[in-house]
Amino acid sequence: MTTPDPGTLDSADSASISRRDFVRTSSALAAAALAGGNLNALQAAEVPAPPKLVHRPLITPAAKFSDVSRGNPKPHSLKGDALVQARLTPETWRVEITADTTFKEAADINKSFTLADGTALDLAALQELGKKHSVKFLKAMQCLNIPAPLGQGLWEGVPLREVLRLCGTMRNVRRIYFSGFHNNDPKQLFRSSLSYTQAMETPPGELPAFLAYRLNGEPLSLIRGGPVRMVIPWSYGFKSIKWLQRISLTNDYRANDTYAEQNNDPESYLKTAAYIDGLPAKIPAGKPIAITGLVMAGLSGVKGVEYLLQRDEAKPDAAEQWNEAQLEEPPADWSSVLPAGVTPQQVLGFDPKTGKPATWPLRYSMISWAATVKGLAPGKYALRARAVDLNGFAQPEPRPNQKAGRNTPDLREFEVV
Ligand SMILES: Nc1nc2c(c(=O)[nH]1)N[C@H]1C(S)=C(S)[C@@H](COP(=O)(O)O)O[C@H]1N2
Ligand SMILES: [Mo]
Repeated sequence: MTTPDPGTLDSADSASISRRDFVRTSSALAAAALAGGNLNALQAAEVPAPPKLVHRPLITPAAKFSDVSRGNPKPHSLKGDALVQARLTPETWRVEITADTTFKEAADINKSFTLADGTALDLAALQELGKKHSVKFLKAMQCLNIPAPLGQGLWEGVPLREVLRLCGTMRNVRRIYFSGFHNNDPKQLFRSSLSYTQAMETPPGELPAFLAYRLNGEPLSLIRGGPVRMVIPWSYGFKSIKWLQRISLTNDYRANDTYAEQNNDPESYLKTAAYIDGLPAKIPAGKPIAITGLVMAGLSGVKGVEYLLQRDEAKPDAAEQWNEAQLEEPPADWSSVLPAGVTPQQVLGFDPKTGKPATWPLRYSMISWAATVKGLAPGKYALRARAVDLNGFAQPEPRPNQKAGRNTPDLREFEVV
C-alpha cells in the first residue's frame, strides 16, 4: 500500500492515521497472496492465469477499518468513568440540537433538545425513531487526503431529516453543523456541515444523511465513532462525524467545516477512483503477474478500470494504450455477504422487489478489480491504474484539484528480475 504523501495530508490526518492495510482483511489464501503482494505465496497457491478475482470480503470488520481520529487522548481510548463522563456509553450518550443565535437574522426552532433542560436525545429515542424510519446501506469510508480506502461496511441508522423534524417549525435555517466529543481543548473541535436542502430533501432512490448506530449488524463500536456517528453517504470521511454530540441549526450559509479551514474543498463529493493493491518490489521473470485493486464508485459511477504498464517510470501521455481490467461481479448470494437477518431488499441501493443492486458497484461502495500480465522482460516497470466514470471521464478527471479528493491515477513501481 502506498504511504500517504505527508505534503498533501493535513497534520491531524497524518498524525493519527493508523496505516492498517485494508487488503489484509482478506481471508482467502489466494486473495491474501495477491493482495498482500507475496508472489511466492501466490505461486505456491498455483493461481491460474487469468486469476480469479480477489475474494476479498465486501464488508470490512469494524475493528479493521483504518482509523482517522483527532483528539488527545483519542475518544476511543477512554475507559471506565472517563467514558461515562464523555457520554460515550450507550446509556450516557446524548445529542443536543439547538439553534445558533450568533449569526445575523438568527436561526430559530420551535423545539430544541439540550442537556441543560434534560431534553437531549438519547440512544433509546433514536432507536425508537428507527423502528419506523431506519435505513441501511453499504458504504465505503474514504479520507479526502489518504490515497487508500479505509474500509466498507453495512451502516444502519436514522435519517437526519427525521431527527430534525422533531424540532418543528424552523425559521432562518440555511445550514446544519454537527460535531462530536473531542475533549476540553477547543482546538480539537472537528465539525462538518450540510445545507438545509441536503439534510431535509432526499431525492427518490438516493441515500440520505443519517445518524448511524449500527455497523455490520452490531452496535456501532467506540472505535468507529459509536454509540452514534453521522454518516454522509456522498461525502469523503470528514463529514461523517464520529461520537456525535451536537447538531446546530444556523443561518450561516457558509460551509464552515473544520476541514475547509485546512485547505480542503468541503463541498466535494466522493470521487470514482481506482487503487492498486501492494506489489512486491521484485518479481521473477516468466510467471504471469496478477495485478489487483479496488475501485470506488463515487458520484459519477464506474464504467471501468484501466491500467497502464510502462518501462522505467515513463510519464503517461494521452496517446498511451491503457488496458481494461476485469471488475468483480455482484455476489450471486447476498446472504453470505450481509449480516445475519439482513436481506438485500432492506438495503438502500438495491431493487426492493428483486433484491438486485440497482447499480454496480453500488453507489459510494467499492469492489475489486484484477488483470493478468504475462511475458514481461526483465527491467523496471511503472504500473498505473485509473477509473473511468459513467460520463467517460478517466482519472484524474473530472476534478484534478487534489483538495477536492485525491484523484491522481495510482502508481506502483516494481522490477522484473
Ligand atoms: N469526531 C471526529 N469525527 C471524525 C474525525 C475526527 O477526527 N473526529 N475524523 C474524520 C475523518 S477526516 C475521516 S476520514 C473519518 C474516518 O473514519 P474512520 O476512522 O471510521 O475510518 O472520520 C471522520 N470523523
Ligand atoms: Mo479524513
